[in-house]
Amino acid sequence: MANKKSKNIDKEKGFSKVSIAWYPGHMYKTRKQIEADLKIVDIVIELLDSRIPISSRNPDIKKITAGKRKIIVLNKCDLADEKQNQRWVSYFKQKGIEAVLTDSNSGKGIENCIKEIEKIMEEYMQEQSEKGRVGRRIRAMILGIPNVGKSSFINRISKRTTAGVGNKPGVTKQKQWIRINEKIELLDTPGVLWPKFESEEVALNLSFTGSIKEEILQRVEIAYQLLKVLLENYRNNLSNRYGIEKSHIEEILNQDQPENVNIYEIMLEIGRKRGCIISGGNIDEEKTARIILDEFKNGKLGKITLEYPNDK
Ligand SMILES: Nc1nc2c(ncn2[C@@H]2O[C@H](COP(=O)(O)OP(=O)(O)OP(=O)(O)O)[C@@H](O)[C@H]2O)c(=O)[nH]1
Ligand SMILES: [Mg+2]
Repeated sequence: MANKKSKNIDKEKGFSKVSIAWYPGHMYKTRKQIEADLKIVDIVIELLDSRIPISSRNPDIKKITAGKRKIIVLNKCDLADEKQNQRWVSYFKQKGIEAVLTDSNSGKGIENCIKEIEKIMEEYMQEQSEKGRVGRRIRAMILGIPNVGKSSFINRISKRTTAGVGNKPGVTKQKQWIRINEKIELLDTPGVLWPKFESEEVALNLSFTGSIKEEILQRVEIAYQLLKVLLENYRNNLSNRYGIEKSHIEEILNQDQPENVNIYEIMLEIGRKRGCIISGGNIDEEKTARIILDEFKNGKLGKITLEYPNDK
């Protein structure tokens, strides 16, 4: 009897724990689903953001995909520095992982990606056909963190326009394979990996590119942090975009006051240039922050890479 009672109490405790720990529970289920899907595919297509190839990489992915053939797709390459794009491709090749660049908006690089997948799988498929499994297609699946371009990539590679749309979670559906060509088929639902904030730098990079939604309250600070990075490595882009002379930027930065105050003043200068004025003639910092973040995200500030291979 006493035993039964304590069991009930445990159950209650367990229940309240479940609702508190809802998000990790969801992640656990996602991971199990990915592990199950991995068992039935031959190759993993790991999508990364070309602007932040390390920060957009889930650090557990190595463990999750151990023993699987893999290709890294550096997506959104149109938004990143072309020189750095090439360096990143070499970086992954040196590590023994084939990497390709894609722009899933225009479709650039997609054909090359298909070719590389066929090349990676060639020997294995040959073995398969020698074993009598003739005509079997290469089975592939996509893995990537939110917003990296998984749905856009699927649409491009499968030449259709509806992937991921109306993809309601919780609705059990049969596994669907999309035929890419005579040789390849792709699982229609990508594995969504949670991003991981191993450092403040990673968290900021993911905010700049839109994999983490910025809260309105934090927006000004996130824009400030982005501005700081851009002032270091892409000062010309800022100067050109907002029409502020480089000498004037230097003047502001050289003022004898804390660095963050100087950078903040540059943010205000950008706001002034863009007419973000509120009552009393003050600068609307919230609106200014949004302009800077949006213009980075959609490439209006130019082709910008935030992480370089040598950094790591
Ligand atoms: N410039 C550029 N934008 C891209 C590219 N790929 C995707 N996008 C844009 O990035 C945003 C996110 O793309 P999605 O395809 O929805 O990304 P996802 O990984 O499916 O996102 P979730 O389903 O939220 O995990 C959209 O605004 C796309 O138009 C690319 O190669 N270049
Ligand atoms: Mg999607």
